[in-house]
Amino acid sequence: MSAIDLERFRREGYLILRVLSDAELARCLAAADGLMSRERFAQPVFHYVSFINPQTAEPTLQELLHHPVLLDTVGQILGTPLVIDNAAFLGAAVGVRYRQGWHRDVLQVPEEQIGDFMFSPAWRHNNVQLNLALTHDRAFWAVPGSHVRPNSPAEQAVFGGTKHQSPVDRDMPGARCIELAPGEAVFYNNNLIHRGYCDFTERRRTCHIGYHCTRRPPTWHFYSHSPDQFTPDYLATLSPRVRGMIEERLKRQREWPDVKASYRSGLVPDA
Ligand SMILES: O=C(O)CCC(=O)C(=O)O
Repeated sequence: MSAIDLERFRREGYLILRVLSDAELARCLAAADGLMSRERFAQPVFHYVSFINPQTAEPTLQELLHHPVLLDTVGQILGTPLVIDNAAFLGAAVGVRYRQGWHRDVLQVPEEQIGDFMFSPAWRHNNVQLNLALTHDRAFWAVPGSHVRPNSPAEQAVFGGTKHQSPVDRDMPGARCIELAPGEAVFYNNNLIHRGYCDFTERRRTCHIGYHCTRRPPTWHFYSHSPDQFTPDYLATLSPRVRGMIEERLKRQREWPDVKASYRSGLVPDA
């Protein structure tokens, strides 16, 4: 696989790459439409759905977790071995209004523990998040370069009195919509100021996947799936490769059971 533009990723905080062939795209889109046609997703609202949880598992989308382009790209950014942080499907029908406030992915961290040191070039952020679009995606917005600096006074004014999430429907200086064509993914440092926001004129079918590298402690975003639901009976239903990835995740979660232990993990030097 070819070398990615790491310097650009570090400067801008994101990178867009074509990931899926036409055949892979058609197969994944059919699977995604099948997932969204289930009774439980009939409401015309925004759906944020784990595709590894037993109740909403989707085998074709799960295969994406070990897609060579995803693993190779994230591996170049973080190093290897990689462990899955999250695996969610973002789905919306035409006409849905989707509104997130501006945020960095530090929502699990208590406000008083969010320090400017987390948003500096010295912070080894052990998490890459990606959005892999199966339809045209115009719902992800970000402020390029904001992952390696604290909020400017103008940005802080948009956030209001919080470091977590701004009120919705606020303009953010310097923000841009990161448009994706079907089959493309944006790989991003989720310390970027970003949000999901769209009035959908085309259905959204996007996979939202995160990884970290086991050579450094995980960050807070690792803890989003409860380990209890991955019972041996459920694991036995998965493909061997996906089962192995989830077992690695469970092992890692046993090593790092407390999210609080990760708050300062980014300052640990490379192994
Ligand atoms: O909808 C999106 O693309 C953004 C999702 C997101 O930022 C989040 O869930 O934290």
